[in-house]
Amino acid sequence: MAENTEISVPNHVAMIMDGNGRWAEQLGKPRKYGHEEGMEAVRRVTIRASERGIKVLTLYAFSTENWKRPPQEVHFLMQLPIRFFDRFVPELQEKNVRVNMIGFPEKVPASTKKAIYKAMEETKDNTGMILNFAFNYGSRAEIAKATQAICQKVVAGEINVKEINESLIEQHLFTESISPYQDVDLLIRSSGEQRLSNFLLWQNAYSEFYFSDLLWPEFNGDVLDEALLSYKNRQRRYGAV
Ligand code: V0D
Repeated sequence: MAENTEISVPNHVAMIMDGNGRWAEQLGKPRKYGHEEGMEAVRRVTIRASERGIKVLTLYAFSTENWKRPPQEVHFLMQLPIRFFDRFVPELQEKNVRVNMIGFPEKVPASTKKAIYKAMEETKDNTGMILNFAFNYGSRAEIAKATQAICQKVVAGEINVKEINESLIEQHLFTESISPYQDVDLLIRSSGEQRLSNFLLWQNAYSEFYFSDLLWPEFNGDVLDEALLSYKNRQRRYGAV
């Protein structure tokens, strides 16, 4: 088992998996094919990340904005978690990986929710890397939800306004479920886009960013290693000052 004893291995790596549709279109294939191959890239990167001793790998799978896509694409995407776990749960078990989800489960179809909760339940005793899916996730909505919950506690007299601090806010974000690794150390985005797109705004406050021009289905363990090397070199520079 890989152990994260080296200071320069990031605890929490977050990824925006961009470029699946574009990859398929470049090959003259339907967008679905890109999503399908994107899932294989998830598998490759998950395995390498767990071997490198990363504690949490968060994947931005579906944003609250993605509902604006054509209904049949949304429908197809919603089936992917089911297919993903049908195929990969045995391998996740073997690698001691625990599944977690952050996001708003409300609008997600019942069958998809069921598959996700089942995978979380089946892997809950695994002590290795947490594979954390940001699913129907939006960071501003997450912060608004946390604010509502905190205000409700104030109104109920459970907490005083003066007790609202960064730590209390953190406790009300979805990422409480990956404590103590809420803060992202390394953010990776594929496909040449260099934006945060409402992904973990609070949690990315101090993260390093790594952008790759490769499209997500082209991602693999070696690309992850390149990003980890880049991260390590940056840490080293700071250490030297
Ligand atoms: C398509 C690249 C795994 C991104 C990867 C519905 C585009 C493949 C999941 C997944 C998607 C999500 C939640 C979960 C387990 C697996 C996934 C979506 C898209 C959006 F609990 N791959 N994947 N979800 N693609």
